[in-house]
Amino acid sequence: MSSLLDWPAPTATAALTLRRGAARVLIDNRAGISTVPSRTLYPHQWSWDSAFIAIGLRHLSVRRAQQELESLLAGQWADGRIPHIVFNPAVPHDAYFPSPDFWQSSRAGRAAGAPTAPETSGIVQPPVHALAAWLVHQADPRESRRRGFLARAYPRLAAWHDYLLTRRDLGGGGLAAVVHPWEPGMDNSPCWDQALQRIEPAAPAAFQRADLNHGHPSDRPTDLDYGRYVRLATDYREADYDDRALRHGFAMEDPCFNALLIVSERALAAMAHNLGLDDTPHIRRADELTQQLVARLWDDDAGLFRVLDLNTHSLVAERSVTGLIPLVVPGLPHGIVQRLQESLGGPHFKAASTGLVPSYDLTGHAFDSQRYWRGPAWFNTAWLIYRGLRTHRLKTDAERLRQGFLAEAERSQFAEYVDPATGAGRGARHFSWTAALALDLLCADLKEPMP
Ligand code: 9WN
Repeated sequence: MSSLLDWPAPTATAALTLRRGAARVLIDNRAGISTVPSRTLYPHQWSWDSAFIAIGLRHLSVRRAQQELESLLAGQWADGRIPHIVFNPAVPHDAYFPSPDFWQSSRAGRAAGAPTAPETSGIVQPPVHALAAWLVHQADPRESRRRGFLARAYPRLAAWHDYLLTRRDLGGGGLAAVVHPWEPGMDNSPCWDQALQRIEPAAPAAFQRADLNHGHPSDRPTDLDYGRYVRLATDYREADYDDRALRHGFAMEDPCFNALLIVSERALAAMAHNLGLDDTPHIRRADELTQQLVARLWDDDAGLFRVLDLNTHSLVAERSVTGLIPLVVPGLPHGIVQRLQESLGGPHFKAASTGLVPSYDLTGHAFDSQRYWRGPAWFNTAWLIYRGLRTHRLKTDAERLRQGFLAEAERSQFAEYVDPATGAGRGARHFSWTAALALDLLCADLKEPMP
């Protein structure tokens, strides 16, 4: 297939089958009141996964969607951070590495305000939660009001953003920094390679990976990558997860992370307004963040946003899907929107075999069509770009991407990601956010205005 337009729109019967399949994945992956990303590879609750899952669940059960977010918020720390994993105590420690006994949140995180239970990790993931909470509220405002959902979620989500905008403004320019490659959610992206070279890996004997019990080594990060991930997380833990005490060896400003912060800040504004509170601080913050995103990370020559390495004060010379996701930000200058649209359709991201968007430059030196975030196309990033295209009224491109997403989700049995060269599904199957976001796109109404 050469054009996204070649993807056929699902018929009503096909859409119903896909909807049922997606619902089945979310039912099967349920664990108590939350949902695991994958029964095999990821048996706990993950932060940005749960936000995407809630966005899909709102089409099946608004109550369950609310609980998904509330369960995650039960792991929030008093300093405002929402941890990237909330551990299920019923799951054996050897089912996933790093497990609770590695992070030791209730002990090492005590000064930063980690809860005594549940156990959590100490790092974060992209802040898509306020957007999710607002979309869940909108799915059934009466039920939301009856349960006091927004009134309970809003202060917690505002504290989460405060944490990011204060403790994590490591560059002093207003944007939030990530301090571990797991934080931007695109763990193994070539964008981190150079910065990771400076990190002394932990000795292989110091840890035991669990991911290779389920994932294929050609899909997953290498042992050397893992050694560095472990070193960074150990250093953070030994500094009691205190961002003021540690000079982070890895500190990056990531376009996707900050774009989601902006969109979520706008969602906080909508929530504040709905609750009769002052929304202007959120609107002001979102506007300022948008200016800083453009001033600090936009690369006009490349036609996309770049990652900024705060330890070298330089933009990382890699083209990654993270640099396209700021399309989701309303109010971007028109010229930037046009350049992003061109980049999406240009040689670096337009794969012939899939209707999705590759995670990394198809012509890049580090491109690998199978390995985790180094080329494969992911469904959550496609969903974000779809929303971005809608936000900027690029409806034809948005609809093409929607059709590509739905076709790939079905063909790959809701895979974690697909090989952009062959379209083959890779990673876990029956992956929760793929199913959840497929449900959302099946329900998407092109006439509905974007918030
Ligand atoms: C580490 C759960 C998570 C996603 C991330 C994805 C992957 C974990 C891992 O799985 O990361 O957090 O073990 O590789 O990269 O985006 O949230 O689905």
